[in-house]
Amino acid sequence: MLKSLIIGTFLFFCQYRLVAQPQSGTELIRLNQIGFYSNAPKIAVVVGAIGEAQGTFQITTTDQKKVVFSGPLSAARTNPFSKKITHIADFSALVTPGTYVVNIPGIGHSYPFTIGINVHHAVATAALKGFYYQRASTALPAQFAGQWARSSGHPDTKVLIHPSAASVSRPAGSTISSPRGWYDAGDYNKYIVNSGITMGTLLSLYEDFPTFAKTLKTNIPESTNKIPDLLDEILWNLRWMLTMQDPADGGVYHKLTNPRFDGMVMPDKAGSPTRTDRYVVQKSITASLDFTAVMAQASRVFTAYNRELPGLSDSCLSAARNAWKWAEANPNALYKQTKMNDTFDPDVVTGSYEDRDASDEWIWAATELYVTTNDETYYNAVNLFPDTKTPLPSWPQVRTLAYYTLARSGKTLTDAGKKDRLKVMQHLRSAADSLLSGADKQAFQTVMGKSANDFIWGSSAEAANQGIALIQAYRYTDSPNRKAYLRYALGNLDYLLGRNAVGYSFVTGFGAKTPMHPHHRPSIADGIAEPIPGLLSGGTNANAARQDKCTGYTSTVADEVYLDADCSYASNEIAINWNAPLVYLAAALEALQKNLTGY
Ligand code: 9MR
Ligand code: 9MR
Repeated sequence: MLKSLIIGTFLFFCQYRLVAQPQSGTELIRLNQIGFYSNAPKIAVVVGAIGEAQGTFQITTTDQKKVVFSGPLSAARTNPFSKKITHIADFSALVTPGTYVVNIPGIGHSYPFTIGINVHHAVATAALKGFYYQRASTALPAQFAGQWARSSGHPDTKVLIHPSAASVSRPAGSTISSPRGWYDAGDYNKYIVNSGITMGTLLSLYEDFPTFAKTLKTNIPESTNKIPDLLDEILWNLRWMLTMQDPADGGVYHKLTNPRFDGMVMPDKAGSPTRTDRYVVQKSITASLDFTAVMAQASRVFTAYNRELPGLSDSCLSAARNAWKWAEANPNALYKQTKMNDTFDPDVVTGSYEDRDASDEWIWAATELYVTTNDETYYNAVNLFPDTKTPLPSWPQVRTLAYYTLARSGKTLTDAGKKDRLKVMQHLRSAADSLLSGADKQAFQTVMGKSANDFIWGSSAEAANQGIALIQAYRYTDSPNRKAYLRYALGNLDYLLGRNAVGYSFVTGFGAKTPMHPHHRPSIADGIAEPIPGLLSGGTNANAARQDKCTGYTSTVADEVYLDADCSYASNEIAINWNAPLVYLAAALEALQKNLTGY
């Protein structure tokens, strides 16, 4: 434990040194720029044709004086999107801890990386700390935020009821208090739908790896209390979410937002001086159901902390039940922003998180309520298996979060749940098998990027969520491919940290080549060269140029459309629903690192 903390701290400082003084290295060698577990697979990818004579690679000390390993490059592979040639350098057999580079005579050497234990602990911790930096309604003192200390913004203690949200007890123009929560992304608004999947992912990390979760120490104001930092961070947003429910009927407002996006300014400089331009808008079915699921899950998690947080678990459960009741009475209350703007003023143009289909939100809400209460009425209200698919979780598609919860809750389920759980296993297994299929032959040998459809807005979260899906199948199925699932989950973390077609580690502050200009208001406005660390860039997005119209994209190839510029909100924003699966993936692999042997 102490050893892991020391090593984690050491790596933390190494990485910050890397950011301050980027190390030279050839961009032609793509690899996880942070490190590799001694006992696990280790792969680098060379992009571009190599001469016959140079078909070998070496691993050397960073000064390149001592060769510690050498091996043959793989046969050429062709990237299906760009048609570029790649070769794989597999140095899995090198297990000796140290800091090295990949060296390919005639091509150059890579950025430095380490081999050892706990190599991703610092990434996992920083990604969780990223949520602290997203906190609304509070100052971030230097003691916790270092050079990114800032003043408080968006108090949200007098938030207007938008005419679309008016009710008898809360007429348009009256105010409610709705402080705290995390800013959604590069913008300063707070959206329940996106908070839903984010909270579900973080709460699941706690439920899946409770012992490991306690080792994530983020140095936040609550770090000295008896609650793990992960749960303290979750509480910041949970308390905000609770204020988004109308006590009169249980319905949940879709979002708390300005009518228009704030300028590129620090939180305390945003909005008018009187700060009376924040609204809650219409209650929606998707917000109410996502809220139900989160509160039901939170109720389970916080029962263990009844002494520290008296009444919280019970409050969460009654909030969940009331939101569910509202949903039953208002099944058609989809949020449609354009329609809302046709009817009400002021118009609201911020993130809409619109969804045409709430059937997956019903499944998730029903399952979490059922698992928390054992009450089959909730469970029987939905069809858990509308088809044979296991869709990858994303903000508009949360069905599979229900499957993860059933998988994890085996022993405590009633017979009906136990029976369905067997079906869930099949879903998890076939989803993992189809992710795995053909990955070993890919240009970057990753699950991520097998299909051009992976490269959507927020593709980094696709990679992270694929990794999580593989980890669930590793944990809960008895497939003969189990070990490969875990290995390829690690491969997707390697993707996020640099083994990809653009050669970036997409996590700010981590790696030699990492985003310096995310579309993130504090990082843009604070006058500090380094962006706020631990934030996951949305990453490569085939349609980004068309979506944000930023000039400077240099490629139209699906896996290459990425631009590290702050105008590029479609490829280089950060967002809480992307950071959460990064926290999960990095933390879960840290927790499971010993099991990566035997490939
Ligand atoms: O900053 C906004 C970002 O958070 C959103 O993801 C994005 C898409 O909704 O919009 C950004 O705001 C831009 C707006 O859409 C158009 N005018 C410029 C704004 C800032 O770049
Ligand atoms: O993540 C969202 C993505 O799926 C959508 O295509 C995109 C455009 O609607 O919006 C993304 O979410 C943004 C939200 O609307 C506003 N805050 C920033 C979010 C990340 O870019």
